[in-house]
Parts: sequence; C-alpha cells; structure tokens
Amino acid sequence: RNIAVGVIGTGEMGTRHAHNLHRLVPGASVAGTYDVDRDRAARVAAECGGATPFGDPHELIRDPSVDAVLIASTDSTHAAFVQACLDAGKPVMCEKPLAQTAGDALRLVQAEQALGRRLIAVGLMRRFDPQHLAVRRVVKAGGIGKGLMFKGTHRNARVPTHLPGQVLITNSAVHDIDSARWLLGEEITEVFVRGMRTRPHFSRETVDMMLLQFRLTNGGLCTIEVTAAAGYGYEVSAEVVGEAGTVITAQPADAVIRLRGQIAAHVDQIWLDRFRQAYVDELVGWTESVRAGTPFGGASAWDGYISQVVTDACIEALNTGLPVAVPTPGMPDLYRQDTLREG
Ligand code: ISE
Repeated sequence: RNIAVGVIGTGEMGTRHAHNLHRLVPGASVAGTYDVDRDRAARVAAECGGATPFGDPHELIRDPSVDAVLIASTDSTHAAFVQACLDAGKPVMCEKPLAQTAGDALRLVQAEQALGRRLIAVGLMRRFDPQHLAVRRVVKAGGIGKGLMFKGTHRNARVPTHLPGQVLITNSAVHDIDSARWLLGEEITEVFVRGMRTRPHFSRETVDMMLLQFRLTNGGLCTIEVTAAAGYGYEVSAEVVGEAGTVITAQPADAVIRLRGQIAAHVDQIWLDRFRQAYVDELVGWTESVRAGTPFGGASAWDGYISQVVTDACIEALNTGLPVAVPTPGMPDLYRQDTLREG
C-alpha cells in the first residue's frame, strides 16, 4: 500500500523530506504541501509529482487523500499541528523539537495514551545515521564493557548574529541529549550548563558556544560541546567511553588526501549533507511502520517529551549558573515496546 504524505512546512528541511518521499522512499508519495509562503509550497508540490498545495494546514491534515503527515514548520508550531494529527487519527512524523516546553510535550504524550496507539514519530534522525548506529551496536554488544560516559561535539558552520541560548538548547543540543540517552540507554538526572557569546558583534542575548554536562541514572557522565559559529564546517561526533574501551563515530569523508606534508579530508557544511542518508532511512522506517501499523523504530513521543524535560532543565541551568536536577518519570506501557533500531 502506498503511503501518501502531507508535508507541513516546505523550508529547507521540509523540502528535503518531500523530495526524499517522492524520489527515494519506496511505496511513499507526497499528497499535499502547506507553507506560510504559498509559492514555495506550490513549487515543492509541483516538484513532487503534482501534489496538491493547500492554503490551510488543518485542511491538509483532515484531507482524505492524506494518509500521514510530516511536520517541518517553525519549531513553535509543532505541538499544535501534532495535536491536530492526533485529533484526525493520522500518523505524524514531527521534526524535532516535539514542542517548546516539557508541559506541551506531555500533553501530546497523554493524548496519544488516551488514543492507545502510537501515532507520533519524532525526527531525531541521528538514530538512523550509519555511524551512530555502528556506535550503538558496539555498545549494545557489550564489547567496551559498561558504558560510563558520553562525549559529544556538535558544530554548525553558519554564523548567526542572533541566537538566544535557549534556542541553541531546544533546536541544536536536543540532538545530543537524545544521542546520550539512546547510546547509553540511561536517563539524565542532573544538568550543568555554561555558555558564551563568541563574537562582540553578535546580539547581547546570543549564546553560540555551550558546554553541557550531565549525570545519568547509572552514575555515568556526559560532556557535550555545542557550537553554532564554528566557521569551518558542520561536524557531529558521538563517543562512548566504556570500562574496557571506547567507541566513536567515524568521520564520514569519502577520501583522505595526503599531500605536501598535510592530511586532508572533506568536511560537510550543513546537516542536510552530513545526515543525507539518515534522513532517507528515517522516512523509509517511518513509512514502513505506518504501512504495517507497528511502532516507529526511531524516537517516540516519549523520547520527544523526555528530551524536552532535559532541555527545560538545561535552560534553567544556563540562566541560573547552577546544577539542576532532572525528573525521570516512569515510561508508560504504550512506549515499552523495544524502540531501538539495531540496523
Ligand atoms: C538544526 O535545526 C538541526 O536539526 C541540525 O541537525 C542541527 O545540527 C542544527 O544545529 C540545528 O539548528
């Protein structure tokens, strides 16, 4: 059965998802698009086999030609669109973050529980990245012994002149928070965050470089660097330090050049390139789960909610300068199926 997807938000990310659904995901198609910029929505619809451009996102969600919905609009609009999909009883893939606060994310988890069906998938695509999956496999197999520490780096090339610290946390660090939980299989119990503005011409509220430190349920530790203005390129790494050894994501460059006393390799400039394959695999996994009526193998609404609980605590830690305890609510039965995709 073909899965016809309605795409809400056709900026850079939504356009990529639409193109992937149309060109690279077997058994999927784009049924319709919506964007605040109508021309952009119409252009993407035309590029995706003559899909219908909608003037109203709620009409798109309710339209009988739409089997499932993908949300890639502005972060602050996510939660309301996800709720509308639940109201319509339609599966939804929501780009991260699921909501802006833990309270809003919890309402979605509760609504999903009331339905008794897992309709929400969250686009934390690193769970589908081949390098991250390879690290996860090594940790799971127990080869490096008990996982003790997660070390992450997350660098963005583009230099923003206005980037409030809380946006760096909810929009960027949310990925590293998810990686730490997913790779170690532990919850975060305490956070400590320090940030800085790296250039004097950035706006006063900008915090474009951050160090986040966490404690985990098993007593383990995490240390994460998030940089928004790295300049040289886009790079993410995830390392697990175990009792007996360590494992880190390989850098995915195609070739390493040795020349004139230097070793050189290509560095991607943006996440759409670095995670090209992960975005495709994520949608393959999602549309397969929609077709089969089985839970998505990536991040669930529960994962989206817990990452929001942690980002709330990180924002408080950044603003107060103090360590902040993070609640670890018990996972409801609905989310108990094994959501770990072993690749
Ligand atoms: C962006 O929204 C993403 O999701 C990227 O994966 C992340 O690396 C970047 O920092 C975010 O701004």
